[in-house]
Amino acid sequence: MRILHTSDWHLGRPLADADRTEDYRRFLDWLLGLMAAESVNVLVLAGDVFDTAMPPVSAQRLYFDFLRRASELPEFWGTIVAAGNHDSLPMLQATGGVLGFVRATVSGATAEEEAVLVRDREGRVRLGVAAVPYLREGDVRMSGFYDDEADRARRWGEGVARHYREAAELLDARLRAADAADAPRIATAHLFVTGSRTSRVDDGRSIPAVFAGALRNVSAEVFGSCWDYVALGHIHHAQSVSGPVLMRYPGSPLMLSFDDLDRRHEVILADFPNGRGVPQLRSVDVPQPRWIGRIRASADGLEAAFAEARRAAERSAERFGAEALEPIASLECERASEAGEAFLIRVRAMAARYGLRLGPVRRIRGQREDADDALEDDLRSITPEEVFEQVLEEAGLSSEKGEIMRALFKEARQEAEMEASSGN
Ligand SMILES: [Mn+2]
Repeated sequence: MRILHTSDWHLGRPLADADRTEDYRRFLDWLLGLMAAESVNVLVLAGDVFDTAMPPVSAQRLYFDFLRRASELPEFWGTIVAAGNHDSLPMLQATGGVLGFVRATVSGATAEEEAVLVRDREGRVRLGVAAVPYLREGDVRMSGFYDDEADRARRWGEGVARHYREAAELLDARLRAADAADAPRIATAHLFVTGSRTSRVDDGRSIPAVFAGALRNVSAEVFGSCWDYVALGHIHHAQSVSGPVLMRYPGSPLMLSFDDLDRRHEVILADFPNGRGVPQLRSVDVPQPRWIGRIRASADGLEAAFAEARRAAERSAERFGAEALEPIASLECERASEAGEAFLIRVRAMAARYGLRLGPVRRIRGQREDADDALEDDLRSITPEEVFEQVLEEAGLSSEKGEIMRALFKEARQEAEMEASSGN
């Protein structure tokens, strides 16, 4: 039995105001090709199918067409969809009954709605999935009183652990009732998991997974050890998390921001032996349908750099056998002497001549950058992270303290984004 695990599609999300419908169309065509070539039986979508609660019609159309085409693959048994924090669970569930006709199941947030049995084409139960969506505090039973935020975080972890324990028990009961106690059991989770270390990120370098102690993070232990695999979602960069069971983040299949450059974007193939057991995992890099990059050039070198970006975009489109999509770049320009607004107008016009779309633009003036120059820069071209970095530098903190502040800032941003429903 072969499962394909993916997450964080964020269908409908633009980048630098560019519509990405065609990017997603190319990705989904590629994914269907992979599923056919690899004889995938089950697709697990671990949250954030859509970028917004009420996605554009073009995004919904991609999703429904994809589910139908997947269901037509001869060896395909079904799609399991768990909602992420960007998805509206009621919106996904509104079509839930109809989706049965294309072998797709949308789970809910109670154990009854999470425990899904997957049947093969002969109707035999072959897999049990606890398809747990993104959990909010209201979805998890927690005792009401907290001493402080650390206590609240601890109780959150306990509540999540209880949630997974209950889902596991019900799934076990259903599998036994279906005479399929030996079927593999997997769970989905759309959240930040604090592992000890990520084991394979960015060409073997090992970096801490997520800052420990953040409010909404849970330890890898919360899932318990009763799963054969935990399919994670929420983090957009592919990475493993070590814990009592095998678990992995595939990351978003497409680059969704300029932070994603140099990161891995994968889908995961999990091969299960007959019956229960640890699956064999294979990560497949997702070919990016659009060139997205970072350009750093001097004012004199802009033309050459834009021309090179254009050529890179043409080359990367070749594997799709289709026209190149408008490349998008962030720009850091050194030694630009003219005033901010004039510079931005000139540089964007120049980029447009090369069919290149510019995201954030920053001017760097080497050592002579001073406060007045910084103020000249167009505010639209400055990210909150850059402002925070500047504040950190001025505060003159030790690098250790700086790291802690960065983590706290990141956490605060994540919390804010969760509230605004526009983060991971
Ligand atoms: Mn998410």
